[in-house]
Order: sequence, then C-alpha cells, then structure tokens
Amino acid sequence: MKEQTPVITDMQVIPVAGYDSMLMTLSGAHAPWFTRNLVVLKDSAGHTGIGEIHGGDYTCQALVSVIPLVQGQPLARYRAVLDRIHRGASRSAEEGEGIQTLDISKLKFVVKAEWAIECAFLDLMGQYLGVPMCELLGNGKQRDRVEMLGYLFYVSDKSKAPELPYLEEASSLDPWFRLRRQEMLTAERVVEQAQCLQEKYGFRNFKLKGGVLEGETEMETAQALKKAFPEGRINIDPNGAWSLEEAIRLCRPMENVLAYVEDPTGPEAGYSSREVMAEFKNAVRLPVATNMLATDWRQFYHAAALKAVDIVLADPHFWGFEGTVCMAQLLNDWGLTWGSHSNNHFDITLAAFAQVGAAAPGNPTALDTHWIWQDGQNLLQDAPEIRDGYIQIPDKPGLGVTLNWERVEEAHRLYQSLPSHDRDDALAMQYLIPGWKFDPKKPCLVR
Ligand code: GKR
Ligand code: MG
Repeated sequence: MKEQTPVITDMQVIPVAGYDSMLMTLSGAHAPWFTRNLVVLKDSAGHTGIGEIHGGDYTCQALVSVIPLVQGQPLARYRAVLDRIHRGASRSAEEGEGIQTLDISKLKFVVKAEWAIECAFLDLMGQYLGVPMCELLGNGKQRDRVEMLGYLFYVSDKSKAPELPYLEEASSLDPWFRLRRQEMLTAERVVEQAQCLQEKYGFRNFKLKGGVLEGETEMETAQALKKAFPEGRINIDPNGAWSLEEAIRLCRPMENVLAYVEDPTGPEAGYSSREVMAEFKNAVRLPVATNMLATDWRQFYHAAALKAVDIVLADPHFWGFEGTVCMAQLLNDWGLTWGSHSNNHFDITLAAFAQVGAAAPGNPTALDTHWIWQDGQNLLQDAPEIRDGYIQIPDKPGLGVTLNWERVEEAHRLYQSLPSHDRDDALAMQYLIPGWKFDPKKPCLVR
C-alpha cells in the first residue's frame, strides 16, 4: 500500500517565556515571568503545524527526546506515533499522584508533553484535509464561537519585590493593560478588575482565584462580584484550601450567589480529595468543578463512581486533544458538564482551546484562560480575539493561525535569560512574607 499523506520533515522544540503580573494563589505569588514549550512540525507538503504546552526543562526534554519518533513519519499515522510516545514515556510514581493538593512542582507531571505534538499534528492534518481542527475531533464542529470566562486574581503590590522585573504598563493607552499590573487585593478592586475586563472582552462569567485571603473575605469578594454582575455566572477556586467543615460553612450561604465552586476541598484526615468532595456535594447544593481530583481516566473513574464532581475542567494539556473531547462527549451523555482548566499561556494555546471548545458537544461551561494577563505578548501574526466573551473559530484549515517568528525568537531569548525555567511561586511570595512556605491548607496571605 502506498502512503499518500505528507511526511514530517522536521520537528522543533522551542522553549519560550513571557511576562506576568504578581498574581496570588494558594501556591504563592506568580513570578514576573512564565514559561512554555512550543512544538513546530514541518511536513513535505510545505505546511507548518504548531502546539504549545507547559514550560520548563522537564517538559522540554521530554519533547526533545521523542523527535526521532516523529520525524520521517507519515501524517496519516499520527495516532500511532502519539501512542508510541505515550506508552513509551517513562513516568515515575510521583507522576501518577496528580494534583490532589496544588503542589505546583507536580503540575509538570500532570501535563503530558506529547499533547503539544498532537496539537501540531492536528494542525497539519486540518491543513492537509482543508478543514478546521475542530472538524477532526469527536463529532466535529458543534459551534462557531466558544465562550471564555474572565479569570480574576487578587494581585499584590509588585513594588514590594523591587528586585523582580514585573512589567509596568502605567503609560499604556489600554485601561486593562494599565490596571493589570497594579495591586488589587480588596473586593472593590477585584470588582473594578471584572468591570474593566467586561468592558474590553465582554465577559459574562467570572472565576475568582481563591486560596489567598481568609475564606470569609474571599466570599465577600464573590458577593460583591454577583452584586455588580447580577446576570453573571460567578465561581471561586481556592484549589482545595478549605477543610470540609470550612467549605460547607462558606459555601452554603452562597448557593444563590455562585454558579459553581471549583475544588473547594482537598484530601484530609485519611480521605482522598474524591471522597471529601463527595461529602461536600452531599452537604451543599452547588455544582462542583475540578481540575485537581480527576486528571486522568483512572482518577475520573473513582470520581464518577463517588459522584464527586459535576464539571470536569479537562485541560487538553492533561488529557490530550482527542482525550478532552472524548471526556466532553461522555460528560454530556451523563448529564455532566465539560470545561477546561488553564495556566499562563500564549495565544497558540488560546487558539487550541477554541478548537476543543468548538468540538465539545452539549453545553460546556465557559472556558478558563489566563490570556487576559498576557494579551499583547502575541506569538502569532493572527492571535485570536475575545469579543463579547467569545472566540470565533477561524474559517481556516487546522488551527488557523500563523507564527510570528520574530516574536517567538524574542520569547526564546527571554527564556534563555531566566535564572530558572521552573515555576516557583514561593520566590516572589517571600518578599511579601519572609520565610513563607507552601501549605495546601492555608491561604497564601494567611500566616
Ligand atoms: O495560575 O496560579 C495559577 C492557577 O492557580 C493555576 O496554577 C491553576 O492550576 O488555574 C489553575 C486552577 O484552576 O486550578
Ligand atoms: Mg482550578
């Protein structure tokens, strides 16, 4: 039999970095920069396919080590290539732990490097067949535009970490760009953040990153958001910081305020996060979302058996592109809801989120994205835009976007200049609270 599809002639792995604000989470404070890895595939038809994933040396090396398995392979066999990579990946016991507690150093084990290659393959396949990537996933394109949410953070005063080069955008003409680098630690300032975001991107739904202040204070912020956006869907994600007792106490009065609550609890007293969450759900009438207690199919089996979650935020970088759409199909048939988790990312991931969101059947919840904190640092010539809260699926084959090589090289130079390539939220945090250490059960500013 003669293979007819193009052959992969080149695979490049390009680690890149961009700038971030002093965003607060249970893990501490975001550093002034974030890192990602890009995969660029070229084929014998002259097409370029791209993918973006979690940053750092661990993921970069995993990608580089499989270049020989990708180069020279026919495009039509991409599933076999991915399967070989996926099965061959040497995963330590640590990698199977998932992120039942938000230990940021473990996130790189939950992300699977090969899904950046899958994205690049799907981009090429779409170009070969002349259809957008979403047509190749699940049952194909389900919608023309995909809803995103406004991801709100408490932000600390960067001048307290004078040695860290956080960006200053005070002279920007864009009101959101000016605001996003300033301190925002009160309910009023977070509402201002949401209003500014709504003005620029048209979001109807907002997620507040919790795990920063006392639970009661964070709920006051959620209440203030609901007051400012009575029609809006508001949710809060403390990344498992609350005990079961505390989560029930905090969430019961919020049943008419929150649309859902994300990872309110974690493992405790010898019970896994799946078991604790099932008890939380028995006690509180709120849908529960997660990106922590089900990060692979085996964990999901236990979560589903316990009825521990309603909304699975199946990030394609954890689950794969085909994998996350398969999850979306299953959840839809079971009367549950699909969405996606995110971390800081460039516009290539934003384009990829839009494609999986377009292929997810049913009624997905608005997708998470950190892009608003990075907007402007485009690596694409044609970065997707969020308008009226939605991203329009480009009427172009594959991912439908083109790299801006000058920007990619600039982001690569920034990566090379960094003192460390791994995410470390304790570094900046120690400027705010000397000697600060991560505690999965204590909001980061409560010490
Ligand atoms: O950006 O620090 C952050 C988030 O807290 C991220 O690391 C989480 O993985 O956004 C994520 C979440 O929803 O849990
Ligand atoms: Mg989360």
